Amino acid sequence: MYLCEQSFRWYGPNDPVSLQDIRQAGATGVVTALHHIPNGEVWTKEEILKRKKMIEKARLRWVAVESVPVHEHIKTQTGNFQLYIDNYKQSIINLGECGINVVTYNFMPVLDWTRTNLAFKMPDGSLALRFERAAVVAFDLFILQRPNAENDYTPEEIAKAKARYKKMDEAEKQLITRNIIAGLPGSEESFTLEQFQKELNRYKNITPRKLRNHLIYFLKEVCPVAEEAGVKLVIHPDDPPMPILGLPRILSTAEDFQALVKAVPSPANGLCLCTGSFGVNPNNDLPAMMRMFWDRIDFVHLRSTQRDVEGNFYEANHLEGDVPMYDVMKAFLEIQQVRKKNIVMRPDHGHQMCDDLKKNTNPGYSCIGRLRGLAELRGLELAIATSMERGRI
Ligand code: CS2
Ligand code: MN
Repeated sequence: MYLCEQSFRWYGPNDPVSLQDIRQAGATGVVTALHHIPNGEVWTKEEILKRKKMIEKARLRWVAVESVPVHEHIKTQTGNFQLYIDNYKQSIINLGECGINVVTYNFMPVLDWTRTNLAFKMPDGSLALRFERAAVVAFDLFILQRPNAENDYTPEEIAKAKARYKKMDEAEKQLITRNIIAGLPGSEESFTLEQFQKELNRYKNITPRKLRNHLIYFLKEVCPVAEEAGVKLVIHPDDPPMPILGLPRILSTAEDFQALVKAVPSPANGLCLCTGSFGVNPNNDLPAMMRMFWDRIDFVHLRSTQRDVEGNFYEANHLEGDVPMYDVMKAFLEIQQVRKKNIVMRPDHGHQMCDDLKKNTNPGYSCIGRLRGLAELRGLELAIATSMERGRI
């Protein structure tokens, strides 16, 4: 029986979560990136091997890179973008030669994942990450004051945002601004308000169609090299899977990935199925997507979100919320039997809880919440796998 390769994300030597913690959580794999290398530069074999040795010394395996960031110039096709694509190719070749075969990336303009509240109190006292739509709209209209932003919202949304803004004191305004633009863990950029507006301006004439074409161009360039290097490129979906701050979005649904496969059929063109990101859109049928893209999924992020009718959501416990985790796990196990291969999975985010409440942690990436997530997911996997083996399901 093929079971998932259980992994944990690690931010490198400065992560307050150690490799030993990761082993104790029961993971066998580590997902990491060379965050100290500036975005756009080549990852040398020397640097890759240094990190690899560190991981192997702790008797773990480096099973996926998350992420080799895609430079903004590649997304906008401006400036030195061809050079950045060449550098990207070289990094992929180097990773392949060092035996690392799964590389995650995303094509979200300017911002990586976005939340408004990084300490949303759950009834049990643990802290979750939350996305509040009215707060984002209020930030856009009244704090950032993006030109013409009002055209992107309905009159009701604007009224709600106005009311929300009125309730904010100075400290909350600052906190929301910081949460949105200062970069969550994993994103390589962090801005001031002014710089941020400048970055947004670069996308003024970039429609979703244009951005998709830039992604296709990038993949057509990099996939042949990745194929040769034995590396699978897996794209992480937009988080949240909807346009924000007027920025184009191109990887929020099954159709979006389908379009990508159609344009670039290379086997190196893969998907990182992040159930928490896709799951925010109720039209995304996650188990169906798992089966639909069975031969392209080489990395799975498991987490759940709880949404409401207003477009807000918070990150729920891994087995609660809107994501049908039983069906997702069952589909995941099925595709692994068909592929005859263990596919890398990690618990994506967790609540800040227990002892971690007293610590300085990376939002979403504290140890104990993810350890709980992994433990629950592992139990679910064992139960389904055992039933499958005994022919009951
Ligand atoms: C986020 C991101 O949902 C997630 O996994 O924590 O850091 C995400 O991993 C990156 O955007 C992938 O490129
Ligand atoms: Mn994810």
